Amino acid sequence: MLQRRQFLQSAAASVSAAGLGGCDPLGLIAPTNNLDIQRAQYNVMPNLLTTNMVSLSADAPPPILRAKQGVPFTATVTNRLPDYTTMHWHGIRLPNEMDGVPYLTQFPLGKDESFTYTFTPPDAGTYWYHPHCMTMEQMALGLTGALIVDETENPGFNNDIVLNLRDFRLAKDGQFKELFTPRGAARGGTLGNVLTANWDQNPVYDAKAGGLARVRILATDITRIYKLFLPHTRGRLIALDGHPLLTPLPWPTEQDPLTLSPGQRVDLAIEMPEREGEELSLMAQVGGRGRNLARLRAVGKPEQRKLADLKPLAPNKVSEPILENAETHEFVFGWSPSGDLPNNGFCGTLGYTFWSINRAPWPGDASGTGPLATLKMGGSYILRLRNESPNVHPIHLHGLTFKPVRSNKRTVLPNWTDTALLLKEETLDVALVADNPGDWAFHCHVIEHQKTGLAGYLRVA
Ligand SMILES: [Cu+2]
Repeated sequence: MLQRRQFLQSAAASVSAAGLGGCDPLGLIAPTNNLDIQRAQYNVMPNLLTTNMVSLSADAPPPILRAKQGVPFTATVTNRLPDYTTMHWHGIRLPNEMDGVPYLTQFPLGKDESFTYTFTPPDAGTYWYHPHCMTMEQMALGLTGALIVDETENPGFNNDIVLNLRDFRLAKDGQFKELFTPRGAARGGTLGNVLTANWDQNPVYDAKAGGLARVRILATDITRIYKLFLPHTRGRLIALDGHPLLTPLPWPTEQDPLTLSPGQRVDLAIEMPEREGEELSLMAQVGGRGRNLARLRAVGKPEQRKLADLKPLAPNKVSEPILENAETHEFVFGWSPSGDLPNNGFCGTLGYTFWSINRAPWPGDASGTGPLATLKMGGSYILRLRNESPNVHPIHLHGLTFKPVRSNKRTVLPNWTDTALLLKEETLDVALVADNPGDWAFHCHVIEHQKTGLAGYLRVA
């Protein structure tokens, strides 16, 4: 276990005074990467100000952060909340000490403490950030944002639109209801009731008429598994979980929507309608009916661009696992025998334990427990993810990129990912090269599952 003093020595002492703002009309692009985690209020519902939210400014959603592939990225995060926190950069293959996992890679930040995260993203694509300490509360109250890593070569879209999908659990007066429930945590998780994109209900974004729009969809909700489709839209899926698709995926339809589980992202290339003012809708199947999440509106003199003219995105350089001599490690995800409450130190507990990996609930972030497995640096591995439970679990591994290779329930496609949805009673084999040293958190991204036992870490040494 690392000591608090070591953490404070490695954390930056500088404290940011700069707020976020800038000239972006949506208020979503940060002019600097001085990020102050703070209380916020926002009109999530029309004419009702939701207070007690958490963001990086007082009155706007967490900004879209932008980095460039192969270029150092720096963000100084300062905690302005009374609770502890850390920041995690989901999907980025970064040095372990920048991963933002409390007790495993850094000490949690107390009030007015700062930490400077710096890393050079090797992969272009759509990634995101969120706290990893007091995770349940701070994510449920709003702190989930997009981190876009731009390609070294401009892929040539007319527009680049980010849709950060998430729900809030709000009462009629616009204020938060209880964020989690024992009933939810023991099952699929506690769902929100107000569906948003970038904290707004069914917002509309302009895109060039007849142009090619890149639409990046991020499922940053703590619970909801989205079933997405876009009626009457000509488009193509171009990337999943940050990485350009190696195997094509079909365009989603109302009958056969795209499943995007908490933590996952998808990039679409869309041919915008040529007629000015025409709109396209991103929809989700919710409780048996289609709900509007966001719209794109064609504006301006029409371009004449076609999907067929689009160059494929350059693949990210991910090491290919050698399956023939890959060692297999099995992980069983299931119920937990009722046990002690996890020792999460300063990082919060829900007050109950329901879930386990290899039949042991995670004893807590601050427990000093050893890894679930130790992988040799540079080795090829198969992680056999076996779900003993009747619930689905989006399983996320930090710091490494893997790909599904086989399942007992379905045909899986070998596209690179960091978050794989494990179906009910499924056994899913995923393969990777353990090429990034450190202790990498490995957990369900339904946050109530993570915080009630479905968590652990893998060591690469
Ligand atoms: Cu889960």
